[in-house]
Amino acid sequence: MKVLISGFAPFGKDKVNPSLEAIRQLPLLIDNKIVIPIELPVVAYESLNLLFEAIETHKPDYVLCIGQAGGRKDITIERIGINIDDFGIEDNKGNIRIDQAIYEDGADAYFTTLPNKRLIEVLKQHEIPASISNTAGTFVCNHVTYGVQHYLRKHRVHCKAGFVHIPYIPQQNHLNSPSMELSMIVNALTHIITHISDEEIIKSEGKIC
Ligand code: PCA
Repeated sequence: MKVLISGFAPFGKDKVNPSLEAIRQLPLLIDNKIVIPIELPVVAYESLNLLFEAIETHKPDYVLCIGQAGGRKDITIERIGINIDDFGIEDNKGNIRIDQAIYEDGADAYFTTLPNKRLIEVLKQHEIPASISNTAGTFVCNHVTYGVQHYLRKHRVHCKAGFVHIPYIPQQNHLNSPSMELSMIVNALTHIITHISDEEIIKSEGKIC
């Protein structure tokens, strides 16, 4: 089994991006799964095109994209990507896309396809703070969350994909924002990869009345 895992380059005023630092520290084999790390630029479409090339080259079973979510206090697994770019800042090539569809021929939104709730459960069992997020924002992380789902569905690629946002690390010195030690983030990603092929937990029994 192969897991393609991406991290982003630094962007905005930050000199490092913990998503890239974290994926660089992962072993290349976790629980018998081959881990293929790839760095993405924080640039609309360039990020996606690099991922699509990597998907075609490596034919992974899973695509796990990681990004920084400054201000969040825990590991958040994204449930959904939406078909809109509405950038609050420039991407790393100076693009500011406002209220533009990512793909004109795409659905309004796509759910991610990892066992998100099961992965949250695993992280909590290991005492790593984690929760489901219902918005990946409207910048490049949502662009990638949405764009990967669009690509996999359009080209009928049998591969599951999801997105994980991580907090700042203390070394970034965002003193008024929460942060998480890089070692904990690396542990979280290791657990996620270990359990990436688990069954999703049953959501509810759903009483009929
Ligand atoms: N975080 C940004 C883009 C790159 C990253 O690491 C985001 O949340 O959109």
